[in-house]
Amino acid sequence: MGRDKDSIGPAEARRLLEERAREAGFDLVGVTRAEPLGEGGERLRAWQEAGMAADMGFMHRPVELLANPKKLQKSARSVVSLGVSYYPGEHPENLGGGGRVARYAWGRDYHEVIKARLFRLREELEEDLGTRIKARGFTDAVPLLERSAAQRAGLGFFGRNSCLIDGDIGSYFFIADLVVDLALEPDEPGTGTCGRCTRCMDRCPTGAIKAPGVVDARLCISYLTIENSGEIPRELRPKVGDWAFGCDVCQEVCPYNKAKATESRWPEFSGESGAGPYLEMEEVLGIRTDEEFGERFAGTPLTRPGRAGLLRNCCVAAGNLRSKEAVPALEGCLREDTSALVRGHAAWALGEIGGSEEALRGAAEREADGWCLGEIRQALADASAGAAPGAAPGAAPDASLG
Ligand code: B12
Ligand code: SF4
Ligand code: SF4
Repeated sequence: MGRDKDSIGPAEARRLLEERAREAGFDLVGVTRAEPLGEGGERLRAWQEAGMAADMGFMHRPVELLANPKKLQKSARSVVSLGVSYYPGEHPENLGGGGRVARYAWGRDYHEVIKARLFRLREELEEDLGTRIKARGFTDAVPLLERSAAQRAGLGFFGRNSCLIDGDIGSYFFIADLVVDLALEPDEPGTGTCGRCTRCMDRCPTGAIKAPGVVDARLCISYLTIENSGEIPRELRPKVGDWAFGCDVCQEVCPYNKAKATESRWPEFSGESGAGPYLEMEEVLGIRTDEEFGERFAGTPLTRPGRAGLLRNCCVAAGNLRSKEAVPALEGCLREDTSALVRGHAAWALGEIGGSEEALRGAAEREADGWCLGEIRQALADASAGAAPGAAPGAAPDASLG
């Protein structure tokens, strides 16, 4: 392990990296120098200044930090960008009235799964090259513009939906990074184009793609159902459709995915390994404690919004589906859930579905939380007006149901 790093040829090291990364199951491998991400940084600054980062504290960090790999590791010389397909297949039809889960979250928690392989990859490189490698390995976790670094490392091009697209496997892939103190021969930046296509912008249910490559998180269903810890704004709820965790619409409509999406070779990302494509509403809406929630979703990405956040999402999805089957569970939430966020969204859902006026009146008498009381009163007003706002009872929700 004592070999001098400067005696290792960047081309030789790059070749070994390719070999080992492919063996480890990564579909895409690229390298860029550990230098500031100029254009990415400028785009990030404009995005932050426009308020599009919403309340994601980690995205309000200084641009100089998020756009410079050397801030992660002073001695960094290269950024290794890796892509791994998580595509678990097509979404089955929602015949059971479930809460839809975005594909990247059907299986095990990708942070843990990928990190383990990244560290193994580093160890193998160390053995092959006979030197210790100082490295930071991560995916979707550390302050670095991963798409920008990956584009510079040749993994793909920026789609109008802002996702990184590879001409061969589409965009359903995670990006993982190894920032290393090793000189590796860099790749050419990724190229490609959307041509005249604007499908993702036209079909985004909430109009969140404000300009090519610019997503306003405040409107994005992925943000609203995962990172957002507060209410889902009333005017956006009907547009969330049956999504209970994340959203794939701007990728589903993309011709690159229609033609090229390649099923993941990692069994950990299959629906059988985790929560799968749909949540059973009655079950999730009946989870009353954090312990129970932790046990049910441990090791999957669905722990991210917390118990109240996930129940909030299921309330909205059930309301949009006009799910009569979910009414007892929603009334249970309204009656006994300790979170005002859950009670308030349950009231909204019951107002959308109709027929729960008695339960809503009872809840109005008991409710101490001001925001929640407002939701209950509004649901009662909507019920007595005979029609829910947004859509007539029984009508299909606004967002794509696949
Ligand atoms: C914050 C965040 C979100 C936010 C904001 C998303 C956004 N578009 O900004 C929310 C919660 C909404 C979100 C949603 C999703 N996310 Co997210 N998210 C991130 C995170 C942590 C930071 C992204 C960021 O910096 N946003 C700020 C903007 C300014 O940066 P950007 O999106 O990276 O855009 C850059 C490029 O697109 C480029 N660019 C865009 N257009 C153009 C055009 C040209 C000409 C050029 C030169 C450059 C360019 O400039 C931008 C700045 O570098 C990254 C992980 C990371 N650390 O990078 C994951 C990440 C971007 N997310 C990922 C995924 C999988 C998703 C979802 C698909 C999950 C889901 N199914 O619900 C959705 C996709 C929604 C979408 N259309 O973006 C993957 C994307 C992989 C890929 N192939 O692109 C990442 C990389 C995580 C990972 N390690 O795999 N996410
Ligand atoms: S993830 Fe959904 S809501 Fe967000 S930009 Fe894409 S289509 Fe729009
Ligand atoms: S749907 Fe069309 S515009 Fe959007 S990312 Fe795909 S190719 Fe580009």
